[in-house]
Amino acid sequence: MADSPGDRILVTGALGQIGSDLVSRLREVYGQNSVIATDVQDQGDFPAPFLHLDVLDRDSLRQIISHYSIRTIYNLAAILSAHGEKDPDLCERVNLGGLQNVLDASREYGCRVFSPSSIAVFGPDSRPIARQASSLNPTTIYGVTKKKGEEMMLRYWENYGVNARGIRYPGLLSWKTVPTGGTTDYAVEVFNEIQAKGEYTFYVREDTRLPMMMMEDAIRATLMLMEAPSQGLSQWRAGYNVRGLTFSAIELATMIVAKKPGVEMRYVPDDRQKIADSWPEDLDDSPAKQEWGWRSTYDLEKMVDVMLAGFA
Ligand code: NAD
Ligand code: AKB
Repeated sequence: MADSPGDRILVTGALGQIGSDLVSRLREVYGQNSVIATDVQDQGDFPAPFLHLDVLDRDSLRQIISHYSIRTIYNLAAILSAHGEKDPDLCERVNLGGLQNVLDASREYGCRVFSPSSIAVFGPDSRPIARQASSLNPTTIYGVTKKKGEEMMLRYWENYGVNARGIRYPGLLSWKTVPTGGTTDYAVEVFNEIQAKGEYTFYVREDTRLPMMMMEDAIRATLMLMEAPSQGLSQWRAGYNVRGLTFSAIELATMIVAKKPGVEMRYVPDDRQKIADSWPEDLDDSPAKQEWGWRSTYDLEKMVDVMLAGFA
């Protein structure tokens, strides 16, 4: 079993919101050619090394791991919450079938695995604050795949020694890639659209409050967890709560308008409201703090300043 994250790294779903930032950070830390980015979409202008890979294609996955001597896999290939409600079959196949392929191949080739979970594992009974040990009663198909994914990772660790780890990311905020297919996307879309049009219509009510995190913090948390010694991790290793910040849509809008007077905000909830209402408003992340030293670094004002500068 490889225990150093410095060996060759494979990233699946690398063209997505997290992959675009995580791959460049991993390449800064471990070297450009040590990180093989892959996705089911075309490479476009994504920097090499890049390979086409569908996580449902077990043979190609195994060939790449073997050919490139991969020792660590960051499995980011997934279908997010809003897209998942529209295509539940695809969501289950990619999020669970893809993860199983990654875990099976990792068992065979001795790879370490990071595969993200989400605040979507929680259901309405976890509101307002989801604790690490709160019951997991998700009401979306995406949340169900994330809950089952955590269970699968724990089973592969306990039964086969696959060194698999995960974080229940909050909604992630980044300015390099605008997210699509999720429920928390509004907290990034707003910055993109006010820049282009001077106005934004939130697809959630103004009192909608969800846990969020800046991408910089999310990537730092990811690398901290992957570098933590295995013996220090508890039964939460497949899905740690990590807290970044929490704000309502109107608190976000008010902070943006304070920095950019004249911008217009409206609220016209659509079917993503129901998903947002099923998730917690905030998180308790005591185990991540105690077991591997997690601390977030952003508040609402700092986040808004960085996002406005990023989209300028
Ligand atoms: P994303 O939708 O931006 O990117 C996912 C990528 O996976 C896309 O590039 C897509 O082309 C690729 N993909 C889809 N099907 C594939 C397949 N069959 N084979 C290979 N690639 C495939 O998602 P993201 O925001 O980057 O999320 C990455 C992971 O983090 C997911 O597991 C997601 O559930 C989790 N997560 C994200 C957030 C967030 O706010 N971004 C929050 C919580 C958890
Ligand atoms: C989504 O909204 O689906 C994601 C998530 C919180 O998992 N951003």
